[in-house]
Parts: sequence; structure tokens; C-alpha cells
Amino acid sequence: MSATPVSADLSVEIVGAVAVVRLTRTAKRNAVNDALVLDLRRVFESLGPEVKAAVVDGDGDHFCAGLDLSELSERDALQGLHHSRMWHKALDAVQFGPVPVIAALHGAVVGGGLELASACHIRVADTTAFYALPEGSRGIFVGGGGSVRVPRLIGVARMTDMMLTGRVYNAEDGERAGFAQYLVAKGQAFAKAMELAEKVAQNAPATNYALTHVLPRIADQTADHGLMTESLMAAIAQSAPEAKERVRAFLEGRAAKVQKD
Ligand code: 1HE
Repeated sequence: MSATPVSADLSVEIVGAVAVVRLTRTAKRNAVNDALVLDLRRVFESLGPEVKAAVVDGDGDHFCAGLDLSELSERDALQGLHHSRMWHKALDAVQFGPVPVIAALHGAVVGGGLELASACHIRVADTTAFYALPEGSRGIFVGGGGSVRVPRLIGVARMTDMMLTGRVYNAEDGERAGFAQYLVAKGQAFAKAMELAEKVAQNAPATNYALTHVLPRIADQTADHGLMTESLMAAIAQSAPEAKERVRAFLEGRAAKVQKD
């Protein structure tokens, strides 16, 4: 099936059970303007039941250059607040939408681009990827959820350093720091993200829901509350007929063993 343009700057293609959501604003390095934020939100809020996983990709040499800076100049404080909250709603729709989302990263993953990547559940980067938060040097602050999501990947100290000093992480150092879970050869991020998405799409829905909606909430809870939430989710997941069948399949030798790579 071919990609359906949502606008000139965004397309969606359904490949089997995977929705491929692609930024197509290459002339502006996939910088995200207001229309694009709203479209991203709409896309993730309206994925159909046939979609079991999604991949976010960017056309051209860069994943995403962040906020479209040309729209920043004339906002007052209250408009700035609403603008940031608009990003939050859109990236919440990515993180807490119906399916696991895998980001395919290459080139610039900066500012709001890094915030978008951080809202995804798995990040695959190729060797051209680099990570930065130029907000620090532009005299602004993150506004797309970066202060909440980026430290969960790399820690508060690294994010503070990035924004105070303008530090840029290359692909290798970025993987080591925790930005990406997979590092692949140049041009291979999308293929690897699709491979992972197809695998993720086969998981039991309760497992995917637990990992995308419940695990991050447990991370926000006290240990005592987290353990209770874990038990509740575990009980729900194991009670599904699909879980029982998967366990039976293993016990009867019909399911794959755990194998090292
Ligand atoms: C843009 C943007 C943008 C490119 N807003 N127009 N983000 C940044 O501070 C990153 C700014 N961008 C860059 O550092 C570079 O563009 C890149 C490293 C990403 C790519 O460099 P390059 O040499 O491939 O492209 P370029 O020549 O810099 O840019 C090509 C065009 O895209 C050019 O426009 P043109 O009309 O002159 O062709 C650039 O102006 C335009 N462009 N990036 C607007 N970001 C929710 S809060 C989040 C806050 C932030 O994200 S702040 C960080 C913003």
C-alpha cells in the first residue's frame, strides 16, 4: 500500500499491522510547525484497530530539526504556554496511544525532534544520528515534554550538560548514553525499526498495553504503589485467553525458546 499524505509535511502508510508515520518536510529538515504538531496528534489518535505498532521516520538526511523556529518570534507568555501544552498533547498521543511506537533516527535528532523521539517506546538510530538540545543556546527551554522524557533516557546530569553547554552527542556516544536502544549502519534505521515493529505487533495486546501505558506510570509511583500496580497488571495480563494459550504452547513445545543472538 502506498503512503497517504496527511499534508505536504506528513504521511501515513499502513504496512501489514504497522503504521509508518513519516515527516516529509525535508526542505526545512522536518522542523515541526503548529500544523504538523496537530496532524501528528490526529494521526496517533485515529489509528485503526488493524494497526498493532507504529514507526516514526523522517524523510531526507535528518530525522527532525525540532520546533519550527520561524513560528516562535511573536508569541506572548500565555500563547507560549498553550503552544507547549499543544506539543504535550501531541506527544502524549504518541506515547500513550493505542500501539507501541518505534522511532527510526538518522541525522539531526534535535530539540523538539529529540522530544518526539523520546515519546516513542523504542529508538533505532543509524550512524549518522546526532542528538542535541539547542534550546539552551537559543535562549529558550524545552517545551515538548523534554524535561520529563529526556532525563528518563539519559539522566538529569547529561541533559543539564547538553543544554548548558550545547553538547552534541554522536550516534555511538548517544547509544551508550541511552538515547537509542539500537545502533545500525547508515541508512538501516528504518528497516530495523520495521523489523522490530513487526515483532512487537505480534505480542499479546495486554502485554503491549502494560509496557506502553502501565510501566511508565509505575516508574512515577512509589515502590509500594508500583508493586501493587504491577500485581494488578500482571493479574489482568495473565487472565487473557491469549496469555494462557501462549504459555500452553511453550509447555507443549510449540513455542520458541529464549535464545541468545
Ligand atoms: C529550520 C529549522 C528549524 C532548519 N526551524 N527552520 N532547532 C534547532 O535549533 C535546529 C536548527 N537547525 C539546524 O541546526 C540545522 O538546520 C540542521 C543541523 C538540522 C540541518 O542542517 P542543514 O545544513 O542540513 O540544513 P540548513 O541549511 O540549516 O536548513 C535548511 C532549511 O531548513 C533552512 O531554510 P531555508 O529557507 O534557508 O532553506 C533552515 O532555516 C530550515 N530549518 N531547521 C525553522 N528548527 C516544543 S519546544 C522545542 C524547542 C526546539 O525544538 S528549539 C530547537 C530548534
